[in-house]
Amino acid sequence: MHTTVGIIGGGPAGLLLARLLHNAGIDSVVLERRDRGYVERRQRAGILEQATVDALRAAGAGERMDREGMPHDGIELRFDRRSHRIDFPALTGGRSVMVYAQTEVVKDLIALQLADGGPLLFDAEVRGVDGADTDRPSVRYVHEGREQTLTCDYVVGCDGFHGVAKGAVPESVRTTYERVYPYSWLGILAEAPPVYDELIYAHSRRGFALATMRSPSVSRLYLQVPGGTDPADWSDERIWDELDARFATDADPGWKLERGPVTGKAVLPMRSHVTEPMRYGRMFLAGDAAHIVPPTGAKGLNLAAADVIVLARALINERDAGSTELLDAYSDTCLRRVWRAEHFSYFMTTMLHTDPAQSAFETRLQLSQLDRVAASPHAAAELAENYTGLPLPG
Ligand code: FAS
Ligand code: PHB
Repeated sequence: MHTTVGIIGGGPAGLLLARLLHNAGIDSVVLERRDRGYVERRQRAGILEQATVDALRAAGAGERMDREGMPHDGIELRFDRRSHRIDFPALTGGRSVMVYAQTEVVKDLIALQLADGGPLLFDAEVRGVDGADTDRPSVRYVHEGREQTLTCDYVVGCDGFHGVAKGAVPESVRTTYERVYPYSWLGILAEAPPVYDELIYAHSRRGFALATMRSPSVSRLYLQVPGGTDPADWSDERIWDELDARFATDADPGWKLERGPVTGKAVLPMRSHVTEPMRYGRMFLAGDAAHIVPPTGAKGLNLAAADVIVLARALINERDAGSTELLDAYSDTCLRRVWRAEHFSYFMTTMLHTDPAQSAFETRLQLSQLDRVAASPHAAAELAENYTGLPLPG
């Protein structure tokens, strides 16, 4: 089989790229290792930046998002038993975010691709990329029990942190940057109506906590836990009690979460990671295949979307103008935004999490930083601009 763009991975990056290319009349094939149900059920991100919302609408994938998504104009910070709201539109000249889960984005894009897009093969595991630095790269994959080859004009690795595409970039030209944090997140999904209108990020000496949501009846909540925590060690009651303790605030002394059946429980490690460059020959890396951020800044999914928006523009430009200028600039263009998001995610993570080994001095620095964000519209604007997402390049 041959295609113009071979896409490895049917997560948000691969699916959005396939949609953007389809709408521009460029054919692609998406090879996804897992089955459809697994990909659609995988609980991950929940916040869409304005640029991601705009791209989904422009790609014809925004109809259910606009019907069921929840626009949010701010977040609440809780620290030192205080509470402070970050007002996004007031601080950014009108920007906000959309609460619409990654699972739903993926379902919408899969439905479109199966309805009128190019081939989207599930249970198709890519084993390797060959000839990335030649004019005819190819992808080896196993599907329906047979090893097959897809020849391409271009290959895009959208296969996430544990994918194979980045391995096709020779060690001699690949640089990896990494920071692993000394804690993880225990995330739960609960059939319990959120008693809060906006997300709450809480710093407490007991550890970080985040209250977010999936709908008016489903809460999504996270607790900082030690790395390697077994979710089975946390009973539902222990989770609810710990969350209430960490969200306690003198601004509303009786404040408590509404409890309900916990329907999902998982531990997520925290790491920052960047692989440079995001291109080798005719192979490009996009999304988690190239970079990972701790989810405290709600950047992961949005970075993946930004990468493929930039790449689609470059591939369309090459087809229409015969110029490789934007393709040649892809890696540098994306990395500038990636490193900005890496820093912001690091900033939010280290400001809000209590490293078990940190000193009292470091705790006071965190509280001083949080106090600065609450007291200064300039400091708050810096957080709001990064959280709602900086404008896309070009
Ligand atoms: P993905 O990892 O989503 O998709 C890669 C796809 O490639 C997968 O479907 C995989 O099955 C497939 N694949 C891998 N190897 C393959 C192979 N050899 N052949 C074929 N297919 C292959 N971000 C947030 O902003 N907020 C969060 O709360 C949050 N929570 C997260 C929780 C977890 C457990 C994880 C792992 C990530 C979380 N993230 C979060 C980040 C997440 O949203 C990613 O940024 C987002 O999924 C990136 O999308 P993709 O780049 O498409 O990668
Ligand atoms: C989520 O809704 O899952 C979510 C929201 C904001 C974050 C991380 C996760 O920073």
